[in-house]
Amino acid sequence: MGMTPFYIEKVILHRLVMDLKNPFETSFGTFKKKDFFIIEAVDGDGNHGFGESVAFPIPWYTEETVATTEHVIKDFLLPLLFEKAIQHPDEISKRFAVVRRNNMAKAAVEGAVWDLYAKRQGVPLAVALGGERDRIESGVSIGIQSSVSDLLKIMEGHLEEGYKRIKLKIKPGMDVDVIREVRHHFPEIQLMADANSAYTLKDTDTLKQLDAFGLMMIEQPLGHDDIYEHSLLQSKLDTPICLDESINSLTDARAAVELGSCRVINLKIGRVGGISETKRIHDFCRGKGVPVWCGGMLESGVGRAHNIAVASLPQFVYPGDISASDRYWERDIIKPPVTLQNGEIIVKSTPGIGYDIDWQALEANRVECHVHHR
Ligand code: OSB
Ligand code: MG
Repeated sequence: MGMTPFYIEKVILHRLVMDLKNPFETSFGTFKKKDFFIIEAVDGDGNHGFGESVAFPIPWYTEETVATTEHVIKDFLLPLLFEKAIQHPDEISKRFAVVRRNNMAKAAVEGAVWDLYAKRQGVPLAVALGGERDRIESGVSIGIQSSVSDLLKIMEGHLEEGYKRIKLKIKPGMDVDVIREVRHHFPEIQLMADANSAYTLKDTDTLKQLDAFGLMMIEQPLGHDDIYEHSLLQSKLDTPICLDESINSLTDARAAVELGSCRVINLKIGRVGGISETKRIHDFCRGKGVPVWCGGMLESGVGRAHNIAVASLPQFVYPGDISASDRYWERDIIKPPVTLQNGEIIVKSTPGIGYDIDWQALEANRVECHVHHR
C-alpha cells in the first residue's frame, strides 16, 4: 500500500486512575487500582489514534513505572516522533531504538500511531497487522485468594461466563495443594499457573509435582531476567514452561527458544516495546512452531483493543489473558465495552482499534492532561 507520509501534529497524555472491581493479588504484590496513561496522537487531517501505557506505579513487574514512562515519553520519544513524517508504523520502533529499553513507554506511543495509521487507511487494526481471525478465545487470570473455597467459587463464576481457560497465580506455599484441589473439582478445564518469578531452582521438586495435574503450562517460575536456569528446569519438567517477564525482545525470544528455556511464549505488547516487535517475535515463533498467546496488564479498553487486534494473528493459538471489560471495571473507557460471545471476543471490523472512546468515562477518571505539539 503506497501511503503519503503524515506527521503527528499533537500528542495528548491523559493520566487516569481507575478502581479495579476486585483487588488482584500476585506473588509480587496486590493491585487495587490502575494508574496509567492513555496516549492520544493527532495528525493534520483530523484523525486520532489511541495507545495505552501498561506501566504500573511501582516497578515490581518490570523496572518501568508511571513516572519513568512519563519522563521518557515527554523528554525523548515525542521529539523523535515529531521529528519526521511517518510512512508506516514499523518505522517508529526503529526511530525509538536510540533509546535503550523503556519498552512500555515506547509501546504506548507506537500503539497510538498504529491506531492512527489504520484509521488513515480505513482498515481495522487487526487487518493492518495481518490478523486472520474474526474472533479470539478468551481466558481469565485469577489472583491469589485467601481460601481455596473462595477460589473455586470465583472459578465457577468465570466458567459459567464462558471463559475458555483459567490461569491461577501461584507462590511458594500456595501451589501444589491449591492446584491439586482445583484440578479435583475441575478435571477437564484448560488450566495453567503463573508464578511471576517466585521460585528458584531449589524448588524444582515442588514444581515437578505440578506435572501430575495436566497444566497447559507454567508461566515464569524462575528469575524475571533469567533464560539459562529456565532451560535447566524445562529439561526436568513435563509441563511446558511459558516465559513472560524474561522475554523483552526478539533477541530474548530467540535465546529462550534455541536454549529450550520454554515451549510457549506469553506476548505482551508493552513488555516487548510495541506492536512491531510483537509481530517480529510472533513471526519467529511461527517459523519455529512455538505457540504464543497474548498476556494482559489489567488494561483499560484501549490497551485491551490493541491486544485483541494482535491476538488475531495466526500463531496466537491459546486463549489469552484478554477478558471482558466487566471482569476489571464497573465502567470501561471504551464504547461498547469488550464482551464475550460463547467465551470468544469478536475482532472488530471498523477502522483502527474498532472501539470509540467513552469520553464521559475517560474524563471521570482523568487526573491530569498534557498537550504536546510538534
Ligand atoms: O504476569 O501476566 C502477568 C497482571 C499484572 C501483572 C502481571 C500479570 C498480570 C496478569 C493479569 O496475570 C492479566 C490480565 O488479566 O490483564
Ligand atoms: Mg505472567
